[in-house]
Amino acid sequence: MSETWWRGAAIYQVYLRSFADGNGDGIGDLAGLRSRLPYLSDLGIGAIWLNPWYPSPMADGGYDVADYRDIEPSFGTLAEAEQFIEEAHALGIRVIIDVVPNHSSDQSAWFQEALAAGPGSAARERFWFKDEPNDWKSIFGGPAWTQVPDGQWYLHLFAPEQPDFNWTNPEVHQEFHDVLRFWFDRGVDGIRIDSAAVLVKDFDGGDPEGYTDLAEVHDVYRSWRRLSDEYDERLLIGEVWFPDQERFARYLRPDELHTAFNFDFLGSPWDPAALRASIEQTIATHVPLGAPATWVLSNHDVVRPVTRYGRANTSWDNGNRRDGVPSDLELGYRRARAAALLAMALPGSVYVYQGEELGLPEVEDIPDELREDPMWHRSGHAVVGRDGCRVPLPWSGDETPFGFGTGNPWLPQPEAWKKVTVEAQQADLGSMLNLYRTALHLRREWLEGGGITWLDLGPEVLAFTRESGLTCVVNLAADPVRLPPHESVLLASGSIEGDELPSDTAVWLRTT
Ligand code: TEU
Ligand code: CA
Repeated sequence: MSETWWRGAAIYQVYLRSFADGNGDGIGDLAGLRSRLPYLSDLGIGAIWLNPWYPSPMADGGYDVADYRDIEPSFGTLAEAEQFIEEAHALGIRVIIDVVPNHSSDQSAWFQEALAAGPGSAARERFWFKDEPNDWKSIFGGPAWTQVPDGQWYLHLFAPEQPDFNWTNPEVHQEFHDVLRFWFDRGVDGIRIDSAAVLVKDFDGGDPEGYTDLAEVHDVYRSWRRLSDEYDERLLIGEVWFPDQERFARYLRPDELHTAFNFDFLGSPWDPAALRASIEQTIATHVPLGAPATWVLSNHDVVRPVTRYGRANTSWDNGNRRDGVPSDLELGYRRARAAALLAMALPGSVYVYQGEELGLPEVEDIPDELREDPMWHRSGHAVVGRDGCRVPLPWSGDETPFGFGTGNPWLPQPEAWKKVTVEAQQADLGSMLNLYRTALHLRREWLEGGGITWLDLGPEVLAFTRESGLTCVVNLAADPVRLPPHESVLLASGSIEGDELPSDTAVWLRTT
């Protein structure tokens, strides 16, 4: 297949509720996003991925979808979504949307119909209704089953408001084919597939995780690939959280998904051996498949990198978020800058989660009564959850809502954010925003296509050259390291003294 747009793309993740608010109700929306398209274009990204934008009761930030063919009213209208797609395309920006095939909302027409139709009905066969639950637990805490008034139980791997679909039912397959066509026909360039590995369930095997990566899930993606291939250059990207690379790779076979998120890299500690192993492993997995690797440092589910990299343990584990563990934010910030240059220098596509380019830390002091994440509620408040990386963006000015809109933002912004608004950072050449912008532009010129060749600058330094002649050096040692011979410095994440690269600093060198 030809070189396609996503192979080297920089993809910016928009969490719509928190990006920009166009009508003053404190909730980000399409009007806000459209007004900020020039910002994204200037940043130098190639595509936008939006978290679910469908009508939703917001029991899980929109991952409880009530209608897959419309837009959440607080975000805007379907007509506005179509306008947004057109405007993004006019700027050369592709649009990726989120499709949630594992579960819907308990307020969806199908689920309401299933409740009304009662046990044994065809409507219940679209979900998993049983007379007896098994012992599966919800990923958000508590049991994975909820009982309805007639006595039956339904399965929800996530919140009770998110009933799981029955993927043995052909009607479910048909429904999602129609949904994909609905959006592809409206010009959407790609689909991010939520919780992609857990669609198919095996209740009889006695496995407490009898829903992870069952063989039949691949049939779903083969059929989705056939469908997307009927269109021109449409991307399928899977959310596949898997430590096992061999099983991960199966999702990227030539007749399945084009790409999947590389959470192995995201989870790696700030450690040279671990990062190098993850990079080598990732490339080794992808090259034989001809699939582009993806490089991800953050998203709407994980603690922000500035906070993560400032902690004593810098690795990421979904099952142990380490919320509230102290962090040296200055150190974390320096490392996050270096990590960004590392991720952006690697071959494949790179994802930037909104606010990452501003170097925002995790907001750890959200008042409990304002927390919305079902992880917080379902865990009996044992797990703080993901609200801290979803706080509305600071755009300008000295006080909240910092240009996010005119109303009170749905989650409070820290006062300290007056220093990190887009406006403040635009004026500061050394800011994180200017680092990202410069890197994203250089990346287009220097870093699309080709592999990497490692250079040996010692065990605590990551150094590699790309075919274009760009060399990336990241110093993870405590002491400065001497730079290899080079023609010029294209970009550095921190200040360089002579030829010495300081600790926790990355540089892009021109070496040919
Ligand atoms: O996440 C899937 C998933 O497995 C997460 O539950 C992850 O384990 C969790 O966020 C812990 O960090 C996707 C979405 O990205 C997430 O926002 C949704 O809540 C979830 O699916 C349910 O749709
Ligand atoms: Ca709004």
